[in-house]
Amino acid sequence: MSEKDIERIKELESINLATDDIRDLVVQTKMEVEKDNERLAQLNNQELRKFDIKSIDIVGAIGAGKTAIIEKMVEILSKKYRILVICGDITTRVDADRIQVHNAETIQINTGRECALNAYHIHQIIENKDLKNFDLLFIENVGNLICPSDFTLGTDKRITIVSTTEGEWVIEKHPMLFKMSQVAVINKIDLAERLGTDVQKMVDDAKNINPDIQVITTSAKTGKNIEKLIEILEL
Ligand SMILES: Nc1nc2c(ncn2[C@@H]2O[C@H](COP(=O)(O)OP(=O)(O)OP(=O)(O)O)[C@@H](O)[C@H]2O)c(=O)[nH]1
Ligand SMILES: [Mg+2]
Repeated sequence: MSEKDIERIKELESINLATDDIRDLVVQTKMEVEKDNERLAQLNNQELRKFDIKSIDIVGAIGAGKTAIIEKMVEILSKKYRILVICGDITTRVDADRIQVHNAETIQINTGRECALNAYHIHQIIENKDLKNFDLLFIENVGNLICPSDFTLGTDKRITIVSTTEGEWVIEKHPMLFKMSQVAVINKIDLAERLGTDVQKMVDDAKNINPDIQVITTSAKTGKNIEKLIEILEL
């Protein structure tokens, strides 16, 4: 595990959650869990690449528009690719059903009390699915800007989605996922003016947190910049 990863875990470990005497043990245990997850994520990636499947996981705040953006992309991309979408949600299969009508196969994982998907969830699907039937995999994580930073899934790229309705501080306040993503999407741009959201601040925050990240503003409602997002993802 790199110095950067250890720093990330320490940064996430609230001093209120662990007293001095057990903090090292808490950090150690968490590092071991993450290491196991990382190993499995690498296996997932190897397997997906073996079948030439492009893979992208989508994380973001509750209601930011993850499903809506996947729906729009699948609508366009299903003409070109055979698409599998894995949706993580606490209890329902609402998102999977929404996406399925756009001509993709969907699998819903209900995580129950767990606040994020992990590499093991994806590994189980990869092991049981005939991967030669697919060219493109999207994974929609449980709506959450915190927990998914603990677990990579083994995809080629990660997108983090926030929206103008969450307030212009949302990126500044949740830096972790932006450090770990290749693309940041600021969605619901159609509502920005009415809400008075400073979108430029959000763009700047993402760039300050991760200078390598590509930032795009979208509206899943009007379709604005969805084609551009597909281009950025090299699909
Ligand atoms: N105005 C506007 N509404 C949007 C946009 N994108 C999504 N919505 C609406 O926002 C709500 C939440 O969108 P979802 O796509 O379900 O969001 P999500 O991130 O998948 O939500 P969870 O999976 O529950 O975390 C829905 O009512 C969408 O129609 C957008 O760009 N503009
Ligand atoms: Mg959703």
